[in-house]
Amino acid sequence: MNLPSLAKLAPMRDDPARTRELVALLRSRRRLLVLTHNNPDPDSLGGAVGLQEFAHLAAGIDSKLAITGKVLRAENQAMVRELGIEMELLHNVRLADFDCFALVDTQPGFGHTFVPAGTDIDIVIDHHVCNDSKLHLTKVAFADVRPEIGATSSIVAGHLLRAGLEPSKEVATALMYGIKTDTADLSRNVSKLDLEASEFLSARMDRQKLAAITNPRLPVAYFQTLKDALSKVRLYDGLSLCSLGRTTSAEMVAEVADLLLRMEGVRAVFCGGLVGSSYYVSVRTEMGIDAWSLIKAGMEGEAGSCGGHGSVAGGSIQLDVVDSRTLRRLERRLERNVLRAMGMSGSNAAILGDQDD
Ligand SMILES: [Mn+2]
Repeated sequence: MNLPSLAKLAPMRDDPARTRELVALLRSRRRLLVLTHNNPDPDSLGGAVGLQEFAHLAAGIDSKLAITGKVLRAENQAMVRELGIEMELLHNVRLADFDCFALVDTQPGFGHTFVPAGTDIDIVIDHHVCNDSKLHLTKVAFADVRPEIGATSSIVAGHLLRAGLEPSKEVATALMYGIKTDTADLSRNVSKLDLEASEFLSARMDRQKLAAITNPRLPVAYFQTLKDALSKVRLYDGLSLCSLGRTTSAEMVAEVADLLLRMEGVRAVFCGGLVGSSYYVSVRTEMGIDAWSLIKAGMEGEAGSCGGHGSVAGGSIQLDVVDSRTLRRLERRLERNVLRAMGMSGSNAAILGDQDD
C-alpha cells in the first residue's frame, strides 16, 4: 500500500508537571468556556465534562460547555440524558463572561469545529493528528495534543489522576464512555494511558448508567437509513466503500463505517454521505493501516478538512452545488483516489444482496 508517512509531532509529556501547568493556568482565570466538535461525540463530551470537573476541583472555577450543532446519535443522547450533561448553544452564550477558552477533542482550524472570530483559545486537549498543528497551536497557552493516545477522555482522566482529584460518578462514567467509543472497548489505538485511565475510572463510574447509554432504543428511521446504506456498499479486496448519498447526519456515516469494518475480510472502510451542503467522510481501518493517511489520499484535491488518529479518521468536504450529478462525480473521484492509495484498480467491485437475483 502506498500511503504517505505521517508527520510526527513533538511528543507531549505525560507527567505531573504538565498537570500542574494546567492547574496554574486555570487558577489564573475566573470562568472557562469549553468548546468541542459542532456535533459532539462521546469522547468530546467526556473530555469536555472531565475538563470542567478538573477546572472546578483543581482551581475552583466555574465553566460552561457550548456547542454549535446537535447531539445526534441515540447513544450520545442517552449519555447526555443519563449523566445530566449540561450544554448551551454557542450563540446563546455571552463570550464576554469568560476569560478562558478550551477546545477539547479537536483543534483550532478543524472543519467540524467552530471557534468564534476574535476568540483566542487558551487550552487545547486532543489526540487527533493534524498537519498544521504547530501553526494552529502557537498562540495556545496549554496545548496537550497526543495522537498516540486512543481517546481525549484518557488524557483528561490522566490529568485528574495526576492531580489526585476525585471525579463525580457521572463525570467518571462520561470519561469512560468516551474512551470506550474511541477505542472500540479498548481494542484499537490503545495506549498505556488509556488503560491507566480506564482502571482509574472503572472504580468510580456508574455501571448501570454506562449499560443504559451503550444500548439505547433506536428510532425506526435509523433502520431505514441503515437499509439504504447497505444497498450502496461496494466491496473490493479487503476494502469496503459506501456512499450513502444524501443522509441524516455525519454520525450515521460514522456508524455505517464502524459496522462495515466488522465484515469478514474487510481491512479498510471508506464511507461518505451528504448532509446539507457538506459531504462527510468516515474512514476505519484495521490495525496497521493508517486511517488518516487514507482519508487524506481519498480527499486529495477536494475543498475540505480531515483529521484522524490510528485506525479512525473523519473529514468533510464543502460543496457549492449539491445536485445529484455533482455528488456522483465527487463520489467517483473519492473512490478513484482511495483505490489508488490502496494500490487497487476500480474494475472489480462487488455489492451486497444480489445472492437471490
Ligand atoms: Mn476523540
